[in-house]
Amino acid sequence: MATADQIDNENHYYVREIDYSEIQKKEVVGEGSFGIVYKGIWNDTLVAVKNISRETEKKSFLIEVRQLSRVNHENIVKLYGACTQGMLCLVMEYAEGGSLFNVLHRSNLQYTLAHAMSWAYQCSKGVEYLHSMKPKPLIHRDLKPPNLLLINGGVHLKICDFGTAADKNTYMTNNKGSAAWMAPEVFSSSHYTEKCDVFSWGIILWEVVSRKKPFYNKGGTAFSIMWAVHKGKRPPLIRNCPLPIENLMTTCWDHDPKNRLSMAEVISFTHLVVFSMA
Ligand code: ACK
Repeated sequence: MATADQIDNENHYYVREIDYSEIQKKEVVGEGSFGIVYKGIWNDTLVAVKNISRETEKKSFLIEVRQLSRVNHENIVKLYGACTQGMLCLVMEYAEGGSLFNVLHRSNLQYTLAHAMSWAYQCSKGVEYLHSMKPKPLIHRDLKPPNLLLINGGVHLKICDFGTAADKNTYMTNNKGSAAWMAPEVFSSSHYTEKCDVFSWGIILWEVVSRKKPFYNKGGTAFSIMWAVHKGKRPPLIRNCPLPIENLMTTCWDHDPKNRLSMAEVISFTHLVVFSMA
């Protein structure tokens, strides 16, 4: 395999090859759709190091290196480089606030509706950037709070985990924990577009506003959730939820992708809601 330190002229991406011996690995901070994530130091900088633990994860690793090195946006985690010789790992910016999932469901942090809308808004901006990439839109396909990281005291949100962006087989086999955010067309057919990210975003909006886990009462199995979603089941409407926010989530999780908003429309609507609350 060629080293990472190269420019791919056809796809216009550059990846810096990092020497594994230059990374000081510390404690485990989490687990992504593939690989284990460690806190570490590289180049005198606090970093997150994602190591693949099985040979079968190599494909997802290469997809993530390739996709992350093509993107540059304030709401997407920054890749510093990768080790592609011997030990395979990604080195990226460290998000000290951990995942949004941990903040929502494993912490006592008090937050307001304005905070919730700001997280949803930042997520929509990162996703819209992916969808407007040329020559082809990049579909994330695994948007969910465990893949949304927080920095700057929980104020700034960044999307991570690109191991399933673009590879259909990896998505269905490795992401059993993602069923609650998955659009019905993703598990029922092989024809889907960037509107599957819009569906996931609608579920995330419900989750940040309600502070509940979607489909938590569905027996917990991926299959039972997929079956319920396929049959039209959605999270329950939230008591006292402002109507514009309720309309936003229900339009985004419409069964028919054509009826869902585009991510650019999501941004416009969310922007209006966020600023009307300021
Ligand atoms: O809060 P967590 O346990 O920590 O949930 C996610 C998990 O891995 C899956 O993505 C952790 N994680 C991933 N990337 C980073 C990063 N760049 N900085 C800090 N933690 C990360 C995160």
